[in-house]
Amino acid sequence: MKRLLLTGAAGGLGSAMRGRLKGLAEIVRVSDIVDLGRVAAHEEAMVCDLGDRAAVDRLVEGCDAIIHLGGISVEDKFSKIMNANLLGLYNLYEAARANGMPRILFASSNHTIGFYRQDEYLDHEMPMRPDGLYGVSKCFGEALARMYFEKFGQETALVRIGSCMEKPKNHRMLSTWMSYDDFLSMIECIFSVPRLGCPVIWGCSNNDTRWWDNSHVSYLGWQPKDNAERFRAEIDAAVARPKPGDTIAVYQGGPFIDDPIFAED
Ligand code: NAI
Ligand code: 15L
Repeated sequence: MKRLLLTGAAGGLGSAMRGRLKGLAEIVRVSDIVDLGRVAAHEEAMVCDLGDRAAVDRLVEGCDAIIHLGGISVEDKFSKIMNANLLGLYNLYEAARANGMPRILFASSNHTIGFYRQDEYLDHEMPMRPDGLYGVSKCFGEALARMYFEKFGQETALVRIGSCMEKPKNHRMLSTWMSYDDFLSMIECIFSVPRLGCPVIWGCSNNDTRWWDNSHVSYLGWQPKDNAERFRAEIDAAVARPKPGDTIAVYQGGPFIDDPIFAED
């Protein structure tokens, strides 16, 4: 492909994936609301607030595919979530509609279903149970993407990412972790499969204690290779094991369950 857009490229996950995307496209257009640092030879940088419709139109123009990581990534004030995750997503989909409907990977989250208990095994058809306003914004994103698919045929992968970081940080993440390598192989499948549709994809590695069933997307050919279990001894040694009744040990959304509704200034 000629040009791949990566939003949220200055964030934790964007920074980790950025270099790994070389080879997927001739040009990777990296974007964020903050400075993007050093720009590699295969990259072009565009600073852009997702809440700015005209800027998002310019951002999407000429792109053949979009990995949308940009936005508020934890619980926050509604006004901040509203600009980046609600208005920002609407802006992105309208820009995509005006620019040939490039395939989109939407970074949704396990916080769309955070109120399920950890002893429940979920499939993609189970009702959403968001654990905060951030989770609600990801439910909105999934619904918006679905509407653009039904109405216009816009394809999107709704990736409900668990915990995508270098390695799991606590006992809960032994279930939710997705390695960068597995995310990259998922990205490759999403952008190469002949027909994507608009599926929910659970974003976790092949963890022994995973909670989510991806059998409905076997047509993607995605086979995660990593397994958080290899970090168990390290986590046992470094992190106190939560008590059986602790939120982090009961709910899939872990600590997000206890977040308040943050007051506006
Ligand atoms: P992050 O917070 O490190 O990165 C998000 C980026 O979006 C930041 O660089 C921020 O500057 C940018 N951003 C915020 N508001 C913006 C706006 N109005 N306009 C343009 N850019 C804006 O988050 P992280 O961990 O890198 O996650 C990336 C995406 O993946 C997020 O959408 C997050 O919700 C989702 N996700 C990540 C998970 C993880 O384990 N890292 C788990 C589940 C979902
Ligand atoms: C998310 O949605 C967050 O963006 C990320 O920071 C992690 O906390 C992750 O979920 C998680 O649940 O571990």
